[in-house]
Amino acid sequence: SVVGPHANLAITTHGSDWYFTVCSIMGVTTIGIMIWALKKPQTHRLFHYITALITAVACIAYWCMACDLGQTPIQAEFVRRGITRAAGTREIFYVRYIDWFVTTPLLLLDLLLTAGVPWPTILVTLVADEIMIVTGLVGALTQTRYKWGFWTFGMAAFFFVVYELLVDARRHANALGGPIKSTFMRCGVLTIFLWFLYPIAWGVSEGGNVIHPDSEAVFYGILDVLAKPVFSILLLLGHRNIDPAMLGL
Ligand code: RET
Repeated sequence: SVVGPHANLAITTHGSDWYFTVCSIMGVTTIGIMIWALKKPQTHRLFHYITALITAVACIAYWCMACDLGQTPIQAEFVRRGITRAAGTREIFYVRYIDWFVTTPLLLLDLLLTAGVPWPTILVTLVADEIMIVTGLVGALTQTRYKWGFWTFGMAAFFFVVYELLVDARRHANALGGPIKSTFMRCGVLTIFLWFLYPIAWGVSEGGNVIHPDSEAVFYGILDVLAKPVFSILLLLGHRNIDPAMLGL
């Protein structure tokens, strides 16, 4: 079952099966959203296209991880109760970050366009998000405790993104009111809650090597299903009542 380079600590067939399951959920959601889009006039498809791209990219990334590809062994210490018990390599799925580099700005674009935020604010928020993902990747590939420095930079960028959603975007959505306000609030609250769990998952997986790669698969997998397909469906249901012209789109 091992296709890619082999680490001492790697996913088993359980992890692989779960990754294939999430891959299917992403694929089915993508097809569903595309069919949904075809039923709309071309002027009303922007959010369908953005969300379908998000789930399509995730589908490919999950197929990659299910095949045990897109990962590389990284030297890690197995620390239990403060004592170093063993040293060896852990597989780090760098493909996760390639997925996130493409999909997290698109998720934010969904939210910021829904709130009617001006484009300079959108630009600065998306760049902060990319900084967060790249620092997470470099930290994950770092073999020493310097990795936590990268995590800290990522957290700083993340807090900036949260601030933009919580303060700036919320103010714009509230001003527009009605279904714009309610859709933004529903999807925004879901996003902020879920996104806070990612640096925790990183801390116990790529960071601290506390949980097994199979558990890492479950942790990130559940988060990704909620942050992508569930988020997308809630957003598109909300947009049934929003006229894109009201957002200048
Ligand atoms: C990292 C580590 C560095 C600090 C922070 C992180 C946050 C990552 C997030 C990822 C979100 C991913 C999503 C994927 C879609 O399915 C990079 C783990 C803050 C918030 C929503």
